[in-house]
Amino acid sequence: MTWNDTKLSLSSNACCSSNRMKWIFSMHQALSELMLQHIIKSDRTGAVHLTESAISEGIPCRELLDGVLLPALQTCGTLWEKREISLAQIFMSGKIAEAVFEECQDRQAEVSSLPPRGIIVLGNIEDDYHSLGRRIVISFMQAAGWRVHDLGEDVTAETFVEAALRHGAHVIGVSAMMHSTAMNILKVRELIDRRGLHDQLKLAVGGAVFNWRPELVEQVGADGTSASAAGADAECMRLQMATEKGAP
Ligand code: B12
Repeated sequence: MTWNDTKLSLSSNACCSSNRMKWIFSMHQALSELMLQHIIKSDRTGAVHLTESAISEGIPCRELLDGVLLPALQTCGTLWEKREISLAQIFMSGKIAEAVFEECQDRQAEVSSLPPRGIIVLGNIEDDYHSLGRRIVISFMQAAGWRVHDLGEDVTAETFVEAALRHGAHVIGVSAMMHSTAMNILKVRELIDRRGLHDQLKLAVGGAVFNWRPELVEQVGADGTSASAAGADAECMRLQMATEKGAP
């Protein structure tokens, strides 16, 4: 099915449906299935075209990232676990997702004129190179008005803490996708505590591994988490308010 076929079938439901939220959900689901097909076929051009069409139809970039791309990638992960797709396809899925993300970034002319809600440093923990989730969180946080310092991938505990102090951040955001790398976050917790910074710096974590194993949030000593980029702003705001300085 093409995007045009999908729109036709959904628009007939839209006019009859009293529940717009349900309709939006169906639209996301349909787009996500099409996106998944492009990803599985390693069709980068198709995925980017689909993104362009959806944006020109008025679907916000943030909805595309969180409601369309994210579920497609999660399904890819499940297919990989079941050995229904190869590592090469997973690798391509990452590349295609990056292209979709870039397309959304290019079109997202939302430069906020509001004063910053707060300052945060964000990075992938030591040994973790799953950058997509982090980059999506950054784009959501910037759109919400945060000043974000992106530390990139494979970031050590020392770098997180030093960068937070240097930039005056009250929240350190750490992304991890794997169980093994999530355990490295304990080093950030230990460093914050050893330096007596726990009232000044709060630790937010996220990444798929915390969604599958919520008990890990406590095990790595995090102060908070959010299962998606859409919830990161509220959670980081809550953490910032809990520091001794509160909101800036
Ligand atoms: C794409 C992908 C890759 C790409 C990454 C490309 C890139 N540039 O990011 C590539 C191919 C490079 C890759 C490599 C590897 N991968 Co990989 N990968 C995936 C896959 C399919 C999707 C991950 C993803 O991007 N998800 C989409 C993003 C948007 O979601 P997200 O990260 O969860 O982020 C959202 C939220 O969690 C939240 N969030 C994220 N961070 C933060 C931070 C804060 C502070 C907050 C508040 C919120 C928040 O907001 C985000 C947006 O909504 C997953 C499967 C899956 N089911 O997730 C496997 C997966 C994570 N990979 C896995 C593995 C094993 C590997 C490799 C070891 C494979 C190998 N043999 O080489 C390497 C390791 C690389 C490394 N050292 O980091 C395993 C991990 C197993 C485990 N339980 O530990 C998984 C689960 C696949 C599997 N089922 O086995 N991978």
